[in-house]
This record gives sequence, C-alpha cells and structure tokens, in this order.
Amino acid sequence: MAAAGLLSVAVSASESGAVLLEDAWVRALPPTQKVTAAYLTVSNPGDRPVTITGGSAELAGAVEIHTTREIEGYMRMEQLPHLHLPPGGSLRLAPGGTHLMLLQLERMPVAGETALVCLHLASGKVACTEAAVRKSAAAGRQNNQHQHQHH
Ligand SMILES: [Cu+2]
Repeated sequence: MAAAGLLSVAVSASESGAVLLEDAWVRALPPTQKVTAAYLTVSNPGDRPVTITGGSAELAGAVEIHTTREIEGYMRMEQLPHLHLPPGGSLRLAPGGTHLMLLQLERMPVAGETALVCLHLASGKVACTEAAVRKSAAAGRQNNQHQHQHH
C-alpha cells in the first residue's frame, strides 16, 4: 500500500502543460514472465508542445518507452528516448506499435486488477492514470464505459 502512495502524484489535466491519458491498459501475461507492456492514448490539449521522457508504473521497477519495428522480417522492440506531442496532438500506444515496457516487475499483474501508470514529462510534471489489467486488447474502445467479463 505504501508503494501506491508514492505514485499518487497525479497532475490535473486542466493544468497547463499537462497531458490527458485515456484507455490505459496493462497486458496480463503468465506469472512466470518478468516484463509486460502498457498501452494508452495520450493527448496534449495545451497550446505548447509536450515531450514525454519516460514513465513509471505500479509493480514495475522501471518503465521504458518502446516502439516495434520490422527489421528483416522480424518484429523487434527498440527503446525510444522520448515522445513528442505537438499542441492538440495525440498518440495511441497500442499492441504492435509504441508501448510502455514494464520492467523489473514485483509480480505479474492479474486480469481484473488496476495498476497506476504514469508518464513523466520534460517539464517535470507527471501524469498518471489507472490502467485496467487485461489479457488482450479485445474489449472494444467504444463500449469501455461498462466492462463485464463472462466466461
Ligand atoms: Cu517493449
């Protein structure tokens, strides 16, 4: 519980220079895996460009910004030093593309849980959101108001 408290430095989106985080989710992998990925849509409602320099997440000792590139027929992940968002711009971090890599996991998050995921901005601000832990991206973006899982 103490760790969650340390991360609760959420910045109000209405504050200038902040970003909006939406549709965040973390992929639940088998518990033997030591890393996983987080996805979200980040937008810059302000009138100045924003640079994202990194991130942090509950249960993860480190977070890196990765992109996926096809090199000689193989999908490879590459670390990006930062992401740029022009004024009014938005960026969708999604499977097969840019994502947040959650490293040094204390344990694998379990589907149905939520985990706080934060983006760190060059301005020193930190924007956080509660990410749903899911096994896949299956749940549609349009009906995420009310998600129920049936077996
Ligand atoms: Cu990655």
